[in-house]
Amino acid sequence: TASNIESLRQPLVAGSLQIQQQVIPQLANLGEGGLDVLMEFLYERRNNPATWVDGKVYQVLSSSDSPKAKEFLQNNFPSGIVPLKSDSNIDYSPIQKLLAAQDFQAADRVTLQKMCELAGPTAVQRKWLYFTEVENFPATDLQTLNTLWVVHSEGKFGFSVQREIWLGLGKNWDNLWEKIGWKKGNNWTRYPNEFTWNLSAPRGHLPLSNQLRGVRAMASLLSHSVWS
Ligand code: UYC
Repeated sequence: TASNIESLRQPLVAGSLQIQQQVIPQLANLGEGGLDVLMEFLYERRNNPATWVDGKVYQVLSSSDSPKAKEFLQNNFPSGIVPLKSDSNIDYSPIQKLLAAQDFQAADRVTLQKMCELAGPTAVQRKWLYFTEVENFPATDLQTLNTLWVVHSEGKFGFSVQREIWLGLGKNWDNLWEKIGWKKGNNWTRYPNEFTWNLSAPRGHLPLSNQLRGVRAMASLLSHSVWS
């Protein structure tokens, strides 16, 4: 086991994203020694912006039953690995916790709820967003929300991922719905049971934006100046 662990250290530190993705669960299955390597890795990278590789490591450490790993995260990353910055004093830690636990369905609901808070008390009551509210969202908060989603989804989910696909499709909405699994032929994907609440979903599948009131709010979100 000890030499097993050593042989995984190098690919973890220097491998391609794909190699890192494979090696992280392997190390997590090698007991305390493997978890030690993962903790060291996360610690060494603590002053760099978090990537989804860090997110994966954080997630396997937090879901391990090792008290040492739990204590390590508590001491070094008490609020996770993404800085929870907000210009409007909004607490994004509930989303951080849900995403780290890979509860994508609850995280999706709380994301909408926090965006309504960001828009103000009338949006909180209404429970959906006007496009004019979305246009005025502070870049800081959108950046925080998006980074949380990207980092904790192996780079699969988040507004920036949806935007990239949308631009790649020449901003064609119908093609976007197909591509991200929101529509199949003439049929809308039904909320909540027909959506895929895990990483087997298509890229860009989450977070959801209900299209019942049209595309304008989502268009504002994907066109926001923060992404350019
Ligand atoms: N729903 O179909 N959706 C709801 C989506 C549409 C509808 C919630 C997404 C099409 C109704 C979420 C898609 C449509 C309700 C989503 C989708 C439709 C509802 C819960 C693929 C009919 C009941 C939170 C684009 C043809 C609530 C919320 C209501 C709910 C998401 C119907 C997250 C991504 C056009 C009747 N749908 N939604 O936002 O408001 O309400 O009446 O998009």
